[in-house]
Amino acid sequence: MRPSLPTALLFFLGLSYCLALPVPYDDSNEFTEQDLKFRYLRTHYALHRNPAGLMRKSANSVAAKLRELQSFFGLKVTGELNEETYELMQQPRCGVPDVGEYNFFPRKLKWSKNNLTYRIMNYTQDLTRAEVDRAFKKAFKVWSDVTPLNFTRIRSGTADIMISFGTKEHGDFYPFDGPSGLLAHAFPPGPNYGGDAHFDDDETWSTDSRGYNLFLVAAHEFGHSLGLEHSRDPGALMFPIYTYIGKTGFVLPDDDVQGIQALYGISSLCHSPSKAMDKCDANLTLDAITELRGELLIFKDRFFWRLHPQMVEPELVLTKSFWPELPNKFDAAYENPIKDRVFMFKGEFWAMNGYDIVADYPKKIYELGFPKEMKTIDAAVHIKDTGKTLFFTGDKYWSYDEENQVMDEGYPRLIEEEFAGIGTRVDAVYQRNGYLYFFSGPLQFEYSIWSKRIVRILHTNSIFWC
Ligand SMILES: *[C@@H]1O[C@H](CO)[C@@H](O)[C@H](O)[C@H]1NC(C)=O
Ligand SMILES: *[C@@H]1O[C@H](CO)[C@@H](O)[C@H](O)[C@H]1NC(C)=O
Ligand SMILES: *[C@@H]1O[C@H](CO)[C@@H](O)[C@H](O)[C@H]1NC(C)=O
Ligand SMILES: *[C@@H]1O[C@H](CO)[C@@H](O)[C@H](O)[C@H]1NC(C)=O
Ligand SMILES: [Ca+2]
Ligand SMILES: [Ca+2]
Ligand SMILES: [Zn+2]
Ligand SMILES: [Zn+2]
Repeated sequence: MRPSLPTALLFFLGLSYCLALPVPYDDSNEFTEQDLKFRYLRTHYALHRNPAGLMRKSANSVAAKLRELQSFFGLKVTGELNEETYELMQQPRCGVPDVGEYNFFPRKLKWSKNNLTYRIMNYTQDLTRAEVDRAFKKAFKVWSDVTPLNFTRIRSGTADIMISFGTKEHGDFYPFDGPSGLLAHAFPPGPNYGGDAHFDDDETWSTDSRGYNLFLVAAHEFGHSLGLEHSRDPGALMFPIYTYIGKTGFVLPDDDVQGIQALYGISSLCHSPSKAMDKCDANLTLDAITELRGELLIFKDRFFWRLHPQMVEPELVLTKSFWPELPNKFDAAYENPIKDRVFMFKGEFWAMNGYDIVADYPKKIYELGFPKEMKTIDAAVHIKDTGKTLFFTGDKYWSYDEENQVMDEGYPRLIEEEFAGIGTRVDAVYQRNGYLYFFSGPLQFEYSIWSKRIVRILHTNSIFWC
């Protein structure tokens, strides 16, 4: 145990960052729905017990917390423990609350130095020491790559970020709960416990998709160690629920990049935006493309290019400067010229009338008929002649009937079945003059809708006549 524990406790109780009272945990895994509800709301939504220790709280305050939870996760807000909410509560997640109560301290907690140290106090049996060391190192690199932060490992003494594995009660009054449920937690920047990250050793930790991937959970927890809170964006690393993302090179989602850079600024090694936005880069890849009343909007990171048919030189625009209230990066976009609407996707989706955001948006992706667990769409395109919109996600695609507003039967299908040769993943796609233009990494495939085959393969940057 480290010295000055009482100070540490006072610090955190004063901050009310976590629970005001420790929660007694039951060893049995057979919680009733009600138990789970109270436990979840106490741990993550600051539902307090009354002084008598009884749950004599008015039904109203529980309902209010349920509404808060449902709103955080974008569920239907009912204030009742419906099936959807119950299912969500059973998902494995981070132990840090989704809502903090910052009554005493300003909201922005951050380290006042950029050189930070970490120390790995002990290990899990699930992995070799080298694997654990690598997972943590890589998890820190996620954050140091996009900020001026620098992490140095020390092997003795007190580090800013002390890392340990523990089970159940492990010394900080925020006990773990056996297998699954809570996976880990970390404290926001500060002295003593501040910055420390604890991992539940009742989980099976892995370097792949089995059990829980230590690198992914650590990258999330270190986000807290650096001062980030939970994000509502289901695609964000700081989303509270564990989601395994495939092995193909982790890229820190933009929501998290924005969050951490708001605290610490941009890495001195990062390219300047204009350099990063070299439209003629031979390796140029794109996020999304759509037409908008004859113009082409080409999305890439925090920018988009407007390409007017009569203009050779595209105009580069900062997305936020156009739409301060929208995300600054999009996964997919398409135009429905019959309805004269452009739809833009990022976790949720928005409808645009020209450059104006239509009221009642954003909406949830599942409202289109996708399964609930689907969080992102890679690319979308509307085909005027058939009235269908095709949505691409991973190696599959879906067909949506715009007129009847339903997803067509028999989908998803594999991309390679219908569009052989364009690869197994689509970054962006748009339609023009009877052709679909698929973008996949640095390549562009010109696909004839009529003859159902690839006509030409081009570099992605050729869209800018490079
Ligand atoms: C961080 O540490 C490195 C090496 O110890 C040192 O060169 C650098 O000046 C330090 N930076 C700050 C801001 O203290
Ligand atoms: C980061 O810290 C390491 C070790 O102290 C040092 O060698 C390196 O120069 C530092 N880098 C920066 C950018 O401060
Ligand atoms: C690791 O260290 C923590 C804190 O010192 C302790 O609670 C825990 O029991 C240790 N775990 C193992 C596996 O040694
Ligand atoms: C493009 O990618 C290739 C292969 O990955 C690499 O060798 C080349 O340096 C990259 N070019 C640019 C301009 O980034
Ligand atoms: Ca657990
Ligand atoms: Ca995309
Ligand atoms: Zn978390
Ligand atoms: Zn802990």
